[in-house]
Amino acid sequence: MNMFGKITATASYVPDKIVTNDDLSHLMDTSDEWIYSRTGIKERRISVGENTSDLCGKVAVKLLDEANVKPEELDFILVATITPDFNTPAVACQVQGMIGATNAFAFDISAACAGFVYALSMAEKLIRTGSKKGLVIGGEVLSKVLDWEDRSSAVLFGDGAAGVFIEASTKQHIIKESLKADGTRGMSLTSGFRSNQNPFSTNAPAYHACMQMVGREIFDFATRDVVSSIAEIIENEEVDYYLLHQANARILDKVARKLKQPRAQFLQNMQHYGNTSAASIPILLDEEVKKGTLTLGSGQHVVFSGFGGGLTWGTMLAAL
Ligand code: B82
Repeated sequence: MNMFGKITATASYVPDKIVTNDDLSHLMDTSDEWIYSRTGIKERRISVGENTSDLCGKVAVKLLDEANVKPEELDFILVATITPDFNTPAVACQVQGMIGATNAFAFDISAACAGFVYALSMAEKLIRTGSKKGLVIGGEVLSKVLDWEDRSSAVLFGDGAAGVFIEASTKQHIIKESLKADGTRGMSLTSGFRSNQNPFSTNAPAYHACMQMVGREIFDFATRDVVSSIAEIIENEEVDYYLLHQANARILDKVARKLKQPRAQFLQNMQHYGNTSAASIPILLDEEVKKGTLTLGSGQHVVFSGFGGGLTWGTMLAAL
């Protein structure tokens, strides 16, 4: 029988430390009014001593608990992140070791703010080809890749992690999807550059290692390419809620306007967490499930759309 992926539990974990816009105004020349009016962000969580694997490990433990599943039952663990503790081991392997998921394979997916949607799509394919149970987690400690002297970027991001437990079901829940990439525009959003330096090569670093973005270029990307991707997915479909990457409230305003969809259907929580890249959609999903706006198993139609560095973007219509 054909099997499909179904999300049956959600969980999130964010660091305790809340850093408000006012707190940042004591560190750099900025203000709550400046940040809030341009971004919709009021505060973010900043990790004090916890790395990405710590955040994702806590999400994994919560997911197993919520789903009432033993770690040995998992077939796979996927972690979407651009801020892994190490290049190797992958965060997904660290999580696999932490929880004792002895039968799971594990790897990270690097697709920036589209990472969670990319990972969920891969999980669906794994289940269609025989896997039965897995975790899909998005987690970031972006505070470690920020230029804390740059007031234009440091105020935008935060740390956090969240994810879903996905298992085989006879009913199709992921109804439609579109995943895309355009590497020719990759330089408009970069982080973590390392140059070719070794005893035989002394190339000077050409790019900044910290997170850098060309705001206008990626804003235009979000409000053109991402709008087209969502428009393609929602054609002839009923949608209850939109869960988009939480980069900036102005993006949500413009995307809703261009799609002629009610702004209230675009769920938003960046006021509390800032931009958490791959973690932003699953943190929002878990929060809305816990609030009762969304109910797993209800059949509500939701659109997930992630977009970011790469450039990468992905949109999915799912029945919860
Ligand atoms: S901005 O260009 O400076 N701007 C919008 C016109 C401020 C009023 C800006 C700011 Br501030 C913050 C984020 C963005 C933005 O467009 N972000 C993204 C767009 C596409 C994909 C990812 C992101 C992201 O920030 O993660 C623009």
